[in-house]
Amino acid sequence: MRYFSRPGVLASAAFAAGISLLGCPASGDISFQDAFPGTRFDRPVYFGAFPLKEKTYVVLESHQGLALIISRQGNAWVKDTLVKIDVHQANEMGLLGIAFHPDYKNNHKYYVSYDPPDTLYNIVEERIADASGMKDSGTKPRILIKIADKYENHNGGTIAFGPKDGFLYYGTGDGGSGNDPDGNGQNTNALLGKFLRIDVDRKDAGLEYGIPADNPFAKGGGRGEIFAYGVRNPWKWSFDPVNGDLWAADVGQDHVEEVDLITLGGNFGWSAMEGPGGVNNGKMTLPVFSYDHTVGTCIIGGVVFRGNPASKYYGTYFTADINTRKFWALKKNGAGPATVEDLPPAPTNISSFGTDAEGRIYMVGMDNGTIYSVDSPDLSPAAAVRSVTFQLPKGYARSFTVARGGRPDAGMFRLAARLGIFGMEGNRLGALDQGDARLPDGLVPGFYLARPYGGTSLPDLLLVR
Ligand SMILES: [Ca+2]
Repeated sequence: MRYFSRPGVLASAAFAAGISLLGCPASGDISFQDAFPGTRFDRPVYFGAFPLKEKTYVVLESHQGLALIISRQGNAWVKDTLVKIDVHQANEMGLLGIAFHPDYKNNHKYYVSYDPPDTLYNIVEERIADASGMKDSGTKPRILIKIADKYENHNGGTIAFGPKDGFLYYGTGDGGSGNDPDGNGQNTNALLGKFLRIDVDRKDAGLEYGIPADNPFAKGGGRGEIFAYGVRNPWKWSFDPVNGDLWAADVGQDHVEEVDLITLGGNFGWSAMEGPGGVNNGKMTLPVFSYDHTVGTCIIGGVVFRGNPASKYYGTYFTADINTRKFWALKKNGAGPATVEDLPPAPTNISSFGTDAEGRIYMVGMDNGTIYSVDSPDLSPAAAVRSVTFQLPKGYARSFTVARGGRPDAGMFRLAARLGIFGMEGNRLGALDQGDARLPDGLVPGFYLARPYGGTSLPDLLLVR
């Protein structure tokens, strides 16, 4: 058994095991720091922010079936068990994904993706935490999706809520073995080899969930749950939290690793294609990034950095190879190939990336059980926004308070029909025209200057929250 059926992966574990880079600065401006000194995890495969409390995190230990909440208590990091699930412990199986309902603060609903023991299924189920939100309530879980599987490998497993639509997305593997023997990737009547999208807040007839009306096969031609298809093993993928782009790494077979921008109804080629190679029927979407097996043999999908609008990496996607530890920054160029920057190698063989609530980037060490923050002046989150009370000087321009994504106040346009939006340091962040329905994307909570074009008067003060 090998991770993701890739040759050489077990060798890489030994390769990584002898290396200790905890806290070692890497070349360039990037270093990897042990995020939880003194705390190790057993086969971690997921890291993310816990939605109820600041500076509190969630880690999945795949073969223990444990979802852990990590918080600081006094001088120590403490692990609390949100839930322990009985799981299959085959190499690529276990507890693979977790997603908190967008309204978790109120309804305490969360979702896990896992493979149960002694059988072969890929399951996504809804669970409910107790009143504290820190511990499973013990209420019987509601199974949403249960897919029969023939092989222990290629189970995808990541689940996440779309930041724009609030639907639950699930990336499934092609089922396994090698070269997709059952042709699941291109079969729109199969749930394997797909990105699925469901509405957990309602139920269509005969289903435990709703089918979003604009899913490509909602009205026929295939399974209604399908969002996109033609993937082999999208082990790790994530949403850009600002614009909703879905970046997925699809682990390759014998030749090519790839990153795709997954779009509604898209066909990403597998198994007719592997990366940009193979037979394209003219309707298959090419990857935005790919590399052959002289470079690496198993890609780990990462995250988009949105921690600081002033950073050169704002909106940049980070990804790495588990075996060769090569690490890249990708800048999107529409649907075309991304611009690639080589970065210092990852500190160990990583199973996943993650972010915290401030947008800081983390790497999850699969075999050494260490979680690293990826540190750099260019990857530092913007200063935290705190509530302050102040009064503008008499005669100063007016101030406006707008919710992120909200409609600009018409009064802002009293001096000009077009406003530049600037940070407090004078960095231009975007523009706003009279009649625009909403503020520009990417304005994190904070204070901004709204300066009229062509105007000489003082700017208005804009509070975005
Ligand atoms: Ca499988």
